[in-house]
Amino acid sequence: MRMPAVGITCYPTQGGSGVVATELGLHLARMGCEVHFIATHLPFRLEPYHGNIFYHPVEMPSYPVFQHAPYTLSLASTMHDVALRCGLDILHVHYAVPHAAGAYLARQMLGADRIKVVTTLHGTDITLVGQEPSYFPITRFLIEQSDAVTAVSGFLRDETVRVFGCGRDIEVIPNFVDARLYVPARDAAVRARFADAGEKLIVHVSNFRRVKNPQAVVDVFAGVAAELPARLLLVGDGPEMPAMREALAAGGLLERTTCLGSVTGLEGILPACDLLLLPSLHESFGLVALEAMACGVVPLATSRGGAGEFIHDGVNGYLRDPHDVAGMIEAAVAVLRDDGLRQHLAEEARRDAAGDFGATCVVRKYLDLYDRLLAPGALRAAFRRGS
Ligand code: GMT
Repeated sequence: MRMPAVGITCYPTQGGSGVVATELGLHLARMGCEVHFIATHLPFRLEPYHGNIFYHPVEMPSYPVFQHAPYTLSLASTMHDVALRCGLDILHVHYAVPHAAGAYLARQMLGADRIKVVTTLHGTDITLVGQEPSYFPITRFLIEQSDAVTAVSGFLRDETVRVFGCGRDIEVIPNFVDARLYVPARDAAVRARFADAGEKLIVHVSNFRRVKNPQAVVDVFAGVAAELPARLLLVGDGPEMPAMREALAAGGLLERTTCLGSVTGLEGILPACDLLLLPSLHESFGLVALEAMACGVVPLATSRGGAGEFIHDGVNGYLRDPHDVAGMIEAAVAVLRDDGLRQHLAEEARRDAAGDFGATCVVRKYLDLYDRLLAPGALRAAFRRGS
């Protein structure tokens, strides 16, 4: 199979969709694809250098007439330019709004059949943002116009069909984890930074928006800490962080909490933890729960959304309704009190994450999709003739 040249666009800041896009690009590059990231900034998990990876910044010149610089137009122009200069076969955009619009415009500018557009739906592009009245019709139009659409869970695919009434094929390609990087290698020194011997360590990783249900994180931690010695580790940052710190302080829990902020190297932190708490109001997938599982950390996650497609309640983790604080406390205390149980669930979690959700298995699905879309060799030849 000829390896395609792929342009990848994502939000480059911390967040699951950017992580998936970046990891996908890295794996494709290692497999021999030329990967061109087209984004406003260098995606945060991108290695400094890899022979097959290129980065093209989307410049957004400001002008006094503009109240807001038109990102979508700059993106489309950059995509068009990179596609012509670098002979891209595929524009693969992550998070539909507005990236699918940029790719649609670039494809129109390039001319029919010169490039294929793949849109990967991640979550709130469908469940929240795409449903805003001002984005709804265009989101539906772009889903229909993409050459291929993927969703990161069956839940998200079904939501897309239900909400937008799309009749087109949407392939479920789940999120994945690099199971060689995310391993259950507990480093005693790292753990000692966050918890004393005899204390259990609960971790929450997110971008601290309301959808992450931060109050439930506080309430569950309060309930657990009342039952056994425990510490809370918060990784990431976002708009709800100040309110969360206030709530922790009000409950006298701030001194039992470490706020790490937005850091890279999650694979070095997660294995030190005992339980990952992700009580989101909904989660189309919940990538960090999968990353935790690969590190042998038991996930306690929301039952609303797609996390149930890889977390099996009582088998490799726990699923609870995001409003069932008592149920979450009960599950957390049970597993944290019983080291044998925790160890058993952790082993199941690691095995399941590294199997069907391991990078090698899932990245192959994207490559197969590209291959089905491309007439091998023809597009590259067309670019050579035309540009
Ligand atoms: O959709 C979002 O809110 C942002 C996005 C992100 O960039 O973090 O999160 C979504 O995509 C992730 C990667 O596919 C999923 O793991 C998250 O579950 C999903 N977030 C939500 O559904 C709230």
